Amino acid sequence: MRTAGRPTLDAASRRSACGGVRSNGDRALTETRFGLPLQRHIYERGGAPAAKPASEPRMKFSPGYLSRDEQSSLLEALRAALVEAPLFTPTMPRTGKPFSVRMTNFGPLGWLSDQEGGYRYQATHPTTGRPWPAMPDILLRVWNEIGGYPAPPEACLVNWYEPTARMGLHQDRDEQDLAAPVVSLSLGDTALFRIGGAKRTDPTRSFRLCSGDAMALAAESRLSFHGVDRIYPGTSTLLASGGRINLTLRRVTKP
Ligand SMILES: O=C(O)CCC(=O)C(=O)O
Ligand SMILES: [Mn+2]
Repeated sequence: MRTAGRPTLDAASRRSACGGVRSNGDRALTETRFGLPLQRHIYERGGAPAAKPASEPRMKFSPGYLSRDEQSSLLEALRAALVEAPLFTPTMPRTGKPFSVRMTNFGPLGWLSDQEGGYRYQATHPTTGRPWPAMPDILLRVWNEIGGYPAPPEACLVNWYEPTARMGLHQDRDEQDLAAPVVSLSLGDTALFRIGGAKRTDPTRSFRLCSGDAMALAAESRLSFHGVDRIYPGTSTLLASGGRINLTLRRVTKP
């Protein structure tokens, strides 16, 4: 991950890796390092450079936050945890329709959904009944560096996207503590991410999330509607058989 004084990928490699930075250009790239105020990590990528109204909720976006080695280490930790807590297919409350993503969790609490119990957090895996595996240290470090929140995360939701999977527009609001940020990391194939405002009908904009990118929904963007419109197969070599993994760190209870 980025640390103070350690430059991010140079502009050319970011462009070839993931579609380019347009809004803030090279200046943004050279400022993607820790030790700088978080506001300086806010970028847009993959969309037309356009003036945004001052009221538009903004997210904190750190492209190329994890190096390739860090992504591989995280993947290794994830593979080990999957033996203990295998991926499961959540279902929609009421209708029981399966999600197109498969999921698992790290940490004391895990998020899930099924027809019977709806959206919720619980301390155990729905199939094995065992506690979720501990959160790898690298995720706690990401939370501290990006989240800037005094209490640790309690849940890391792991979403596994096959090439055809998507996630509809939604808010993350099953947490009691809405003051804490939601911090997310992307691994594997690029995704087209969509984000709007706090109302479902607010205008949205889309940009690409690439392997190693980090993002936080915090403050005024904490309750922004967001979703994943599509995955671009073959855009990353991190996962041998393709697909995308998103890890979402959340504080659930009030500290
Ligand atoms: O995959 C992503 O980038 C977003 C995931 C998400 O919004 C969620 O799990 O609530
Ligand atoms: Mn979400």
